[in-house]
Formats: sequence, C-alpha cells, structure tokens
Amino acid sequence: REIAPGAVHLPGWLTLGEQRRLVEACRAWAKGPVPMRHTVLPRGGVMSVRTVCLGWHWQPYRYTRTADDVNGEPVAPLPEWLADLGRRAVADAYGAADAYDPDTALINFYDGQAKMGMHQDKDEESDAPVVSLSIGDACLFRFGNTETRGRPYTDVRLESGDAFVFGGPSRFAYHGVPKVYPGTGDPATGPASGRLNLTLRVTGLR
Ligand code: MD5
Ligand code: FE
Repeated sequence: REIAPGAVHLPGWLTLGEQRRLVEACRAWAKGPVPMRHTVLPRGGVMSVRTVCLGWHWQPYRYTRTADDVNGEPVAPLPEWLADLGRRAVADAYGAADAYDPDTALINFYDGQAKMGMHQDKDEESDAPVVSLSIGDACLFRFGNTETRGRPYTDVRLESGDAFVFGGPSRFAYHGVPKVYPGTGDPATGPASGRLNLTLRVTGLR
C-alpha cells in the first residue's frame, strides 16, 4: 500500500454508507454558496474537472476566503466530520494518531472525459499531508516524482471508496489523472455517473 515514501494507498477505505453520505453532501455543496464550476486558468484555459471548495477557495494559484473568480461569495465551512475523516485516514496510513487539522477541501467532479494533467500542489504553505478520497467511477492515477512531470511515475487504479494519503517526501510530487473509466462506479453509492474526488489539505494560511 506504500506506493512511495509517505504515499499510502488505502483501497476500499470508505464504507458504502460513508460514500453515500459524501455524495449527498457534495450534491448540496455543488449548489452553493459558490456553485461547482470549471475553473478558468489565468491564460484562458478551462479545466475539464468541475470544482467546489470548502474552508478556503482555491483559484489558480492561491487560496482566498471568497470566490472572487466565481460569484464573490464566501465559501462554505469545512465541517468537523469531514476533518475527522481526514484524521482517521492519516492515522490509518501512518499508524500514528498525528495531529492533523485540515482547513480546506477541494472537491473535483470528473465526467467520463475529464482529466487532470501532471502538476504539483504547492499553493499550500504547509507540508502537512493531503488526504484524497475517491467515489464513483474508477480512474487511472499517475503518481510521479518531485523533479519532473515525466517518468519515473507509478500508475495506480483508484476505485470508489479508496483513500490515498500524500505526506512526507511525497507531498510535493507531480501527479495527475490521465483517464476515468466510465461506467465502473455503482450509482447506488456514488454519483449517477462520473467520479468525485475530495482532497483535504492544510493551507497554512489564516
Ligand atoms: C484527483 N486531485 O484525483 C486528485 C487527487 C488536485 C488533484 O490532484 O489537485 O485537485 S489529489 C492527489 C495529490 C494531492 C497532493 C499531492 C499529491 C497528490 N502527490 O504528491 O502525489 O482529483
Ligand atoms: Fe493535485
């Protein structure tokens, strides 16, 4: 389950009930106060995933309290039950009840065609782990290195209910989602179609 130092894959980590609860919660967050939308990049590109944030709003390439690039509204708070889920994932990944206090969640929805190119997450001013939760269609997740977008990388299939914790030397590795596998999710527990990914992070901002 340790894909690289500090990068721990926890297959089937969420119960079906937790997956259903998360999908219901995401449906509500997607409506507002800041609607889930395709993020527009500074040079005009449009991301294929749709995103809504809790706690802090990510816009390329910084965190703000209000969604200045969407509708100017303050983002919804990160609920304590979701932070608790993150703490449990970190404890299960590292076998230590480390103090982990995420203050933002990015929720990405992938339809069957959406992808995410290789990138690093470095807008956070903290090296605390990132917890990733997957629900719905499976995807190909590409976990790379801290030096380049290219090889060496490890390809991992992420399925509904999987958790992945990126900490330590893996926190700033390049990574991406080259492909979603449409029709592999169960609409009874996940979205009707597509893939949901929640990432819990510590921004280090205040
Ligand atoms: C996803 N999301 O499946 C991924 C899961 C994003 C993003 O990449 O930026 O929204 S998060 C994977 C991740 C996060 C932080 C560090 C590392 C991977 N890593 O070092 O490999 O939608
Ligand atoms: Fe990322």
